[in-house]
Amino acid sequence: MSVDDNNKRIEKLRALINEHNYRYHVLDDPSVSDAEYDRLFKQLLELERAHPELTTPDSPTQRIGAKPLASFPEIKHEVPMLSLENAFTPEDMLAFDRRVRERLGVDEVVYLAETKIDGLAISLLYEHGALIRAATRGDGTSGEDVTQNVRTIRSVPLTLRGPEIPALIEVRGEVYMSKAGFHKLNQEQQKIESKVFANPRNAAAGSLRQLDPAITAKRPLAFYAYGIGQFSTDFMADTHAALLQQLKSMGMPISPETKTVTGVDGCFDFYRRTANRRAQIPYEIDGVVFKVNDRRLQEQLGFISRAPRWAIAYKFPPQETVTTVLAIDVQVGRTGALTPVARLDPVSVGGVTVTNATLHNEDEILRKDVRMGDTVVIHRAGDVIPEVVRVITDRRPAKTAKFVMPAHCPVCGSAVKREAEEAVARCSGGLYCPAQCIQAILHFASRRAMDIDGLGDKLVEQLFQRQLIANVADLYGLAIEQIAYLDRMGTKSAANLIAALEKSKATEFDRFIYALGIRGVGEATARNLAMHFDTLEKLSQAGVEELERVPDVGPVIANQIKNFFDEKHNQAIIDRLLAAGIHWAPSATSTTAQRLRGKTFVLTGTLAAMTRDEAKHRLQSLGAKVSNSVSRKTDYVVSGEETGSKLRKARELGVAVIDEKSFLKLLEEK
Ligand code: 9MJ
Repeated sequence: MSVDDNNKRIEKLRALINEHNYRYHVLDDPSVSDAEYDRLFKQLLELERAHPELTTPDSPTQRIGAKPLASFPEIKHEVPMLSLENAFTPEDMLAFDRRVRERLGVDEVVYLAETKIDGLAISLLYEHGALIRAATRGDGTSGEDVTQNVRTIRSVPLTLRGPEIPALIEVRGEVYMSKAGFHKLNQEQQKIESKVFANPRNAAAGSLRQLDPAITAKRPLAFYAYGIGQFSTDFMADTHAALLQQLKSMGMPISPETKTVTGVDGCFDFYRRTANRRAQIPYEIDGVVFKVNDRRLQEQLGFISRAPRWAIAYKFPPQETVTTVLAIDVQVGRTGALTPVARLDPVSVGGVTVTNATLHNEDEILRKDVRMGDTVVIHRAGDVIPEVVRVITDRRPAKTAKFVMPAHCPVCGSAVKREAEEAVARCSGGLYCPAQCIQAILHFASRRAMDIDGLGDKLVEQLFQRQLIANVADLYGLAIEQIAYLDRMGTKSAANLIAALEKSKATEFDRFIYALGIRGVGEATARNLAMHFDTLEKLSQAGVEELERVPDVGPVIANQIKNFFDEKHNQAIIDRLLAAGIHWAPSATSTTAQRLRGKTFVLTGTLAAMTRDEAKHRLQSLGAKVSNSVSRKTDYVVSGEETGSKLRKARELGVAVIDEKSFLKLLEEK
């Protein structure tokens, strides 16, 4: 083949790879599988190796390659990289909007709303479409030249695309690490006993400031553009929204979480919606940003010192705060697992007062070396239990002692045992231990088990301590007058509880199995057991071998199930429960009702008609399997609003995608 032919092939491959990159990183709509992409990439690599003279710096193979640096050269920003003014309260937002309206002499302003990505600000300079320099924000006037590291970030285009590439444009945005990428990186770091990062922002900053670009290349960094710095006269956009669209058409990734909103009410609405969806957004955000959409109006408003007058960052309340550890208690769980819990000097984190934080287990508390009296950073996200992130050792008082796991259960005094392979230490008291009894009752009553409304921990503790109940079967023998005189109860709440107990008697077989609290039998295993055995009698008499035929049941769990049913005490309780009237419809899990048996579903995005949990339950009750990730074995992907990578994967693998309407129809079919 002639040099010309080779060059043509190389250029064709580069164009193809760039196109696939664009579809993947910018449009979120890839048209080839990862394997196909890798194959093309390898082809290009081999051709360039055979013909080094045909390799160009903008080739997609040239992301990595530069040698480690001794330091990062300083660069000056032609147009200063400004920061944003912050708003922390609705009043701050109202004041911002008022200032903007008054200065412009208008009644209402249209804003472009964006998420405030928690990464680090970067400037990318493109000359005639080629990336020639990347720099950190630094102090806003000058930053560090991190070009060779930024080149390794796959979502940063090395060349701009399209017919209207300006002679010069400086794209600004955020380099960040997705939550998933961050967790994966930390797991790997832990494995090689290397530094773990406190949060995705630190991980992104640490990765970008590596002097060796080969290390940066291995880190899961990504980029979203949200603005521009200097640009030549051939670039034009009337609004900020149009500017983002133009950047996107040139190959720049833009966050899908952007929206034009009208007036301050539109801002509040966006803020609320985003705060509610925060946990589902795949990258960490610390607030939302509002920018006056009309760029002429932006110019009219201008700047104050270091920030534009036309933009504001409305921050979410912090999820982390600092407090002191008053004591470390050890809690006993349903299976006897001992969990150390830090009792904290009460603090407000994100609007909620936190008084306890979990320390997970013995290894975790020793790794973090949390001691009584320590000043600690605590983190609270969504509905999960707050946790201690780290100790501020500089503030440790004199004479503190390392935590020691007690040798005896703090509740019942039984010996504490820890199996060689397990991270948890357990109380060996079993149902002799009041803590384990109370937890077992609470588990039995919980929403996803017997769903006994109103039977919370305070009530169960009282019932237990007053010896009105000793186990779950006793619940169904309670009378109104026994409950009515308890603390915080009365005749009405007592009657409600009795009604809830009555209602719970009509249940489902798998819920009942789960409610028994057999060690190792979670919801999924309970469902599999119900499906396999269809009657309680068959299940309770099954041998280990038979049990092991059930999906997800290995020898350890099979033995635990067998031991549970062999225990006479357990059998007596089950008999009493059935005698009290607990029943389930045999058809609920029998094969006749299993219309979707053998089908695997993946749910993605939000559904309007029900929560994802409900959808999952409905599918499972029809015999379907619900999986978290899309694979070739997936039969259907149910796509709600605002979906992402799962939908992409489904398209890649040719898996059927159905929308909410079709999904509801499928559930309703007879
Ligand atoms: C972040 N961090 O997501 C800006 N930002 O605009 C967004 N930061 C910004 N905009 C002007 N979405 C200066 C900084």
